[in-house]
Parts: sequence; C-alpha cells; structure tokens
Amino acid sequence: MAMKILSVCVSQLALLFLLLNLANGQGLKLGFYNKICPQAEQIIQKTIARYVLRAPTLAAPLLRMHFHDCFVRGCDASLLLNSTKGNTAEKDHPSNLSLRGFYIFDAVKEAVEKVCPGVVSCADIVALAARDAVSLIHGPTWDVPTGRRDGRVSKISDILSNSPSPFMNITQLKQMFSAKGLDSKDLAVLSGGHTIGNSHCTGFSYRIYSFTGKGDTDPALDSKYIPKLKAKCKPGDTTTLVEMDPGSFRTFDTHYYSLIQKRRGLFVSDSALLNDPVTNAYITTAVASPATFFKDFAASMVKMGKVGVLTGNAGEIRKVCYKIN
Ligand code: HEM
Ligand SMILES: *[C@@H]1O[C@H](CO)[C@@H](O)[C@H](O)[C@H]1NC(C)=O
Ligand SMILES: *[C@@H]1O[C@H](CO)[C@@H](O)[C@H](O)[C@H]1NC(C)=O
Ligand SMILES: CC(=O)N[C@H]1CO[C@H](CO)[C@@H](O)[C@@H]1O
Repeated sequence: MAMKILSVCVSQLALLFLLLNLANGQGLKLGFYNKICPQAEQIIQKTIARYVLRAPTLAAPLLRMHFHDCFVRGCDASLLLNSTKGNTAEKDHPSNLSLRGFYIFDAVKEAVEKVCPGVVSCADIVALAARDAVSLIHGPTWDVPTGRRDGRVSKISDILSNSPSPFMNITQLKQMFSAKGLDSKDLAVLSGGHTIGNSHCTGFSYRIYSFTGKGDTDPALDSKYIPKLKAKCKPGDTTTLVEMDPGSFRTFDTHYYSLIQKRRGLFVSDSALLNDPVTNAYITTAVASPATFFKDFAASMVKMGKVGVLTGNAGEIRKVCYKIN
C-alpha cells in the first residue's frame, strides 16, 4: 500500500516536472547537436555571416524574426511557414510589413541539410541566426541552448493577441511580456533590439500628425524632434523607412536608450519605457554601462528563446523551413 502511494506520488511528480520543463524550455540544452551534427552551429554562422557582412542591415530583420517567432506559438519556426490552400499563415499578417530575409533561412537550411539531413530544426536555426546576426554587427554573443523542434501550425489569427504593437502603453506591454514569462526587466532589455533597424512611418506617424485625432502631437515626444520626423514622413506615407536609432542603426549599441532619455523614442511603446519604475531605471543603467546591457541582452535572449518551445518528440524537424513535412 505504502509502495503504491509512493509510486503514484512519483509518477505525479514526474508529470509535474514534465509540465514545468515544457514551460521553462528545460528540454533544451547547450550543444544539443554536438554528437548528431557537430558542424551545425558553424554552418549556420558561416551562412549568416555571408549575408550580414555583405549587407549589415540584414542583421535587424534576423533579430526581429526570433522575437516574432517566439511570441506566437512559442519559438517553433511557425513564423517561417507559408500560407497554404485554406490556411493563412502568420507570415501574411499585415504586421509582417518589415519582416524580410525569409530566403536567408532557406539558404541556411539547405546548407545544413546537405551535411545532416533531417536533424537540425528551423526553430533552432532562427534562434542561432539571431545570435549570429547580433554578434556580427559588434553586439554581444551568447550560447544558445538548442533542441527545439518545429511546429506544424501557423495561423494569422494568432498574431493579434500575442504580438506587442508599437501603439501599446507600458501596462499593455508588461502584460504581453508576462504572458510569455518575461518580466519588466526583459521588456526593457529586449526593447534594446531597436538599436538597429528601420521602421515604416506607419508605426509612429500619428504621434506627429494626429495623436488624439485632432491634428495634435504626442506630448511624450521631444517637440524639437517632431519637425525632423515630419521631414521624413509625410502624412499617409506607408512606404518610407526611418532609422529607429538614427546615425547608428547598423550598430548594436546603447544609443537607443539615450534616445529614449531624450524623449526621442520612435514608438509609443519605446517612450513607454519611461513610465514604469523598473523599465525607467533600466534605461539609466544601460546608458551608464553598455557592458551591463550586453550581458543582460544575452540573458534575456536566452530566456525569450525558451518560450513555448517544442522538444523531445513534439513537432517535427522540417525538411524545408517554409512548409511542414
Ligand atoms: C516591446 C515590444 C515591441 C514592439 C511594440 C515592437 C515593434 C516594432 C515595430 C513597429 C517595428 C517596425 C516595423 C516596420 O514598420 O517596419 C519594429 C522593428 C524592429 N524590431 Fe521591434 N518591437 C518590439 C520588441 C522587439 C524585440 C523584443 C526585438 C528583438 C529583441 C525587436 C527587434 C526589432 C528590430 C531589429 C526591428 C527592425 C527590423 C528591420 O529593420 O527590418 N523588437 N519593432
Ligand atoms: C514560400 O516561402 C519561401 C520563402 O521562405 C518562398 O521562396 C516561396 O516562394 C514561398 N512560396 C511557395 C509556394 O513555396
Ligand atoms: C493602457 O491602455 C489601456 C487600453 O487602451 C487602457 O485601458 C489603460 O488605462 C492604459 N494604461 C495606462 C497606464 O495608460
Ligand atoms: C514577407 C512576407 O511574407 N510578406 C507578406 C506579408 O503579408 C502580406 C499580406 O498582408 C503579403 O502580401 C506579403 O507577401
């Protein structure tokens, strides 16, 4: 009898551990491919370097891709799946406007498949590519726990409730992040990704032309910055790209945080970091110590890379990244 109770307890404990592990991405480990495809990380790094060294602006979409993948259905490469007859995929949501560089994953996957067919997941490729892209433009580098498996589902309808929008205030942003197990510090740190890359005017033009619908401007923006933004974006412009961190949009640094301090964050969601004690204090920390930001960014990226991952026998290893097997 005692034995029986004990074994029930043990199996329930095992189940509990399993659930906890799924939630924390504990099925991942460093060097998952060391034995089954020892060249994997090097092939990925080389291929990413080939693209990013030729066109450094590609580092930004590669970083952003990992964020968008992880927030919708976990880091399972669902973002890379094409729409099919009867299903519109995440990729085809209007918010994908600036998601570019999907072809890079096709090239990376092809290079990896040649050496180790059917072994390396697209989800791991997305996570490793983000790391490699950031370090190639002089950002931090970090070890990426691997062993993610690829999802088989990608739905446009999952985007709205899972993706933070540039129009969100601090309360909404904190909610979106905490729904993924990420805290206020992670929010402040990962927003630092906006130190590189571009935005379309549509992400912020209401702040300079009609903030409350009355031809007014956002009081949270430095009034001296508004004419500069107006010069770049005419009303209704949906195509022009603006550097999010003007002057250093190709360099991974802490200049993004200096901009926010000057009330020149481009999105409402950037400015919003001033409105919470934790995120506000982090801006000061990052500006004072780039080394601290680099270390924190690495840690938060690893944490984000564990969100909702599929491991073990879940999902599959796709043969090509844009469609399920
Ligand atoms: C906090 C919530 C976030 C919001 C609301 C947000 C929103 C946006 C928006 C609206 C754009 C411009 C898209 C366009 O119009 O072309 C953008 C670009 C970008 N985001 Fe975020 N983002 C967030 C978090 C992140 C995170 C966590 C990362 C990565 C760690 C990231 C990395 C990037 C990068 C690198 C770009 C530039 C992409 C390019 O140049 O192609 N963002 N983001
Ligand atoms: C699917 O996506 C890839 C990019 O990842 C693209 O090259 C391809 O043309 C797309 N369409 C189809 C029908 O495969
Ligand atoms: C944030 O936005 C939500 C939704 O519009 C609103 O209900 C809430 O009051 C806002 N919070 C802050 C702190 O502005
Ligand atoms: C890169 C990419 O997949 N872009 C797609 C984004 O969504 C629109 C539709 O809203 C498609 O036309 C694009 O091809």
